[in-house]
Amino acid sequence: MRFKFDEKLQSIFQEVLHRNPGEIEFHQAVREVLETLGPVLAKYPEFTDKKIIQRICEPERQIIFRVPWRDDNGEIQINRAFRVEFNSALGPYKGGLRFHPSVNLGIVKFLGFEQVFKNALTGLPIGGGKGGSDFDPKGKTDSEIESFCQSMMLELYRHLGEYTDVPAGDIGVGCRELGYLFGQYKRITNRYESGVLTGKGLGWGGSRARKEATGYGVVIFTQEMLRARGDSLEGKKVVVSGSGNVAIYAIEKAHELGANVIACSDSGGFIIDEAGIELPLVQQIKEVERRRISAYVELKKSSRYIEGSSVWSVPCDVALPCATQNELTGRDAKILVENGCLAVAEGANMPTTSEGIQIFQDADICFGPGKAANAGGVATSALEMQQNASRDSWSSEYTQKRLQEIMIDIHTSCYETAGEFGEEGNYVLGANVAGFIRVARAMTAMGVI
Ligand code: NDP
Ligand code: 2IT
Repeated sequence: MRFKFDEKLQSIFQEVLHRNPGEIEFHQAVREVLETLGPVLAKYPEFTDKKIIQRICEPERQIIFRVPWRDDNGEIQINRAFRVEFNSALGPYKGGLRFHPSVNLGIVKFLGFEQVFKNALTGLPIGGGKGGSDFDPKGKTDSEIESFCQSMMLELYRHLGEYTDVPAGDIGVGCRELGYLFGQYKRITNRYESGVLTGKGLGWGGSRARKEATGYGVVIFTQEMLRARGDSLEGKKVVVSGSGNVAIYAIEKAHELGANVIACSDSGGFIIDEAGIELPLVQQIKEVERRRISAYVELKKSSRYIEGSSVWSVPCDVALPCATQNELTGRDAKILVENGCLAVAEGANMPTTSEGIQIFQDADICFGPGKAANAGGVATSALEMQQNASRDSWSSEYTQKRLQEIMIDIHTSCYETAGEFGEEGNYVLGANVAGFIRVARAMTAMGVI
């Protein structure tokens, strides 16, 4: 069940549509939050007086710039890059960089907007931002990736700093890209400022468990949602979309907790392995060779590859969308519900369409929105910043213990907040409201900024 979309909030939403024409993903993300905030404004009228909603929907700063670089043939290429510094009420802007041909301002703004609430939910001192470029890393050589990253940093560096804005990875940006970016930042500024980027390599200031953190966190959150209903992941059949950083470590953690992951995908299609996805094969194909997931069936003859169609047609108990926005539609949601799915947790940002969310909520299945379920990645980035600030390096066990505690706390605060507003089990409302209140209180305390 959802609250009626409050009239005052509807008119603010109309203003957002008007001021940001054509940015459909941004509209979707804003609408999803505003729809749940009616009861908060009723309880805290000061947030209306201080125009917190209008301010929170407007990024503090938006940077758009040209990135020229030379490919291996010496030809000049031109890309466009973005950094949207959305909100710094709780700490320096924090959020990943995405390299994908689909990247545009509306997508970076939706990601930055979501990041504000997600980061607030972690309880750690980080504001929200996001960036990226329409650069397509697929099929590029290492030296082309390096040229692009160096050129991008030549502009980006002036906006960054460990107390100002701290990027990390996202789609198409992992340890390799962060290495080139960090090296260039160090060269330009003549400062070994470890805390300016997170997701770094373990030998040069990175945190143990950061690479695994988002995927592990999604599964810990799923386990908590099931636990709240007296159930667990043990023996559950799981389907994961994507086969990148988030997907791989979600598969690893799900197996560790006794579930069986039987399918995963990439943008070309999906594989089914009823015996359980063999993670070392996926890692070899994706992390080492950077090939398509279809290569899995060459290595494991009893598995199947299905081109094109949706991975959500595979019957499962638990679905973990870990690829990209709007990859799980209303149609997919219906199929999952009909197949008896019990829980969905979003490893990706906004992977479920609004229609899909409504279908899951109407069917009363556990639905963990990305802002809560995938917050383990950015939370561990904040732990990386802590280690960098104290020039320390924690053990994997300790870092994972912190991650586990943070994910359980996020679950508790979403669950309790939903209950407090009479919507028990509504994690969408719980996450939006709990995150919003933390940011709104800080903004209120700081005056008209
Ligand atoms: P990766 O680049 O490592 O992997 C992305 C995966 O998603 C690939 O399998 C890719 O397939 C697939 N994918 C990407 N775009 C599309 C598309 N348009 N259609 C279908 N499949 C697609 O990225 P991550 O694993 O880091 O990120 C995955 C999601 O998780 C994103 O939504 C990201 O914002 C979110 N996220 C990431 C965090 C992190 O720490 N990395 C933290 C929190 C959220 P292909 O290779 O064929 O393109
Ligand atoms: O969407 C996300 O939370 C990320 N891509 C990770 C951000 C971060 O700063 O670690």
